[in-house]
Amino acid sequence: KESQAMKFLRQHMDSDGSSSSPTYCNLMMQHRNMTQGWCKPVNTFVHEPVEDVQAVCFQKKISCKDGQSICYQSNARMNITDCRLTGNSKYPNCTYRTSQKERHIIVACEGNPYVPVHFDASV
Ligand code: PAX
Repeated sequence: KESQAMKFLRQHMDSDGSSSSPTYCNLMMQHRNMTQGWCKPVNTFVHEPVEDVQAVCFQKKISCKDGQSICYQSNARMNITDCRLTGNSKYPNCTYRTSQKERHIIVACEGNPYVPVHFDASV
């Protein structure tokens, strides 16, 4: 079974990629199995080394969006791509807007080793 840590890697890591093309999200959301059963509405891919993203679990402690749990904000801005479902997209034809950004990422971490399991936001 896929662990929470593995699910984070599948859904959020694309170290060697970049969203140079406007179809990046349409392709990646499908390749990474986020358009099966439904169209996942918002998803961020991070284009940085896995070690740098895992290190965020030991960076700036902040509260998560839920106001309950602890999240971590990256010290550095990171190269990311936000994928957002377009308004007129209808399952199973999931179509996304691709936007490339440089932002601080915010993640929640769990387990031993303590690694990212949830992508909370970017700022
Ligand atoms: P998730 O299901 O929210 O979290 P995601 O990050 O890929 O998946 P399992 O066992 O899988 O159910 N976890 C937490 N979840 C939420 N909040 C906190 N603090 C937390 N701590 C641990 C994956 C697992 O992490 C656990 C949670 O129980 C899950 O366990 O986000 C909706 C999705 O959109 C993404 C991030 C979310 O997917 P939202 O807005 O409801 O928080 N997303 C969102 C994104 O990729 N980029 C963005 O900019 C935003 C806003």
